[in-house]
Amino acid sequence: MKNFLSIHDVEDLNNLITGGIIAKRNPFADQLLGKNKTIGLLFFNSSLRTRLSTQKAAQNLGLNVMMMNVGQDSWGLELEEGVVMNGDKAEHVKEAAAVIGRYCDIIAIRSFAELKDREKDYAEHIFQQFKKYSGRPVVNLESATRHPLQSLADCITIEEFRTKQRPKVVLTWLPHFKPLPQAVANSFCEWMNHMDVELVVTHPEGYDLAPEFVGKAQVIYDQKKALEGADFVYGKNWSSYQHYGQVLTQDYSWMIDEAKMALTDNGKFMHCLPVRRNMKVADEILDGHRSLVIDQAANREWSAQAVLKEILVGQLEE
Ligand code: SN0
Repeated sequence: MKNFLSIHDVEDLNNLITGGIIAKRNPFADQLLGKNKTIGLLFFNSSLRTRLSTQKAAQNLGLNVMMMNVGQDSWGLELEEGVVMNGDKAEHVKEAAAVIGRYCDIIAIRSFAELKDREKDYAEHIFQQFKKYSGRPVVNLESATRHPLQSLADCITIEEFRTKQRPKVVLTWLPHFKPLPQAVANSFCEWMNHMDVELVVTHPEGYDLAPEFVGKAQVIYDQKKALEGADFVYGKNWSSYQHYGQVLTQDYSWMIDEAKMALTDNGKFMHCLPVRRNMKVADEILDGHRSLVIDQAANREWSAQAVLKEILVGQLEE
């Protein structure tokens, strides 16, 4: 594997899932693979799980880790080409990426959607710039459109907890007062389309995700109908894609509680976290036997380790 920006960089999904499960059983088997190499983790946005699990995974592989909150610790980065840099951004991504590429063997980046200009967000400009100007493999720690390390951890979790050959997986929109990116939902759909599951997506009208991510999933606007017989219920809020970045409704009747989960087939509840209790999901779910949210978060370490291992092995073969 060269870069890890989306599922399109994955050669064999089953192998990658197995790689995560093997890393979980024996975390230090490859501790010499990253020896004397360095990964740089660049955060343009907040993080808890991504930051800690990626650092831990890198250390399990023997990598040195450097971390930076871009714009807070460093200079503000200018991303536009050919502009007069007389504003508040002191450094251009061309120099910054090239310099970081000299220090690091792998560069991992988190940069959320700004939710103002859809075309700009969906072009994933910053990831392309870092690829081009750093000359190093780039790993996506959540971009404007995707969160692939989360999706891989979700695949590992479903693999671990499924009781049927082909489980029913329902992605449900949850209410929120803030506009959030579509990245986690997009990515989850994109990866589930490659898994042997029955995928259903449910959300209020106006919240349809981009068709290239929905793929062959069935879209049902009636949440209760969608939840019937589900084995896994994956909750997430996202802002509108059509009316880009807008909160069209905060309908709290979309919250997941035990009455909703009672419609499922003994279903498990999943969420990438952070989650706002009793607005998106009731305490009784997060504190009860149905919740897989901590297992999912724990699997972030193994999804990152499986990906970083494939990139390091790829570098050995160059
Ligand atoms: C981010 C998102 O993409 O939805 C990160 C998820 C891993 N989530 C948030 O920004 C939640 C913020 C909030 O205020 O609830």
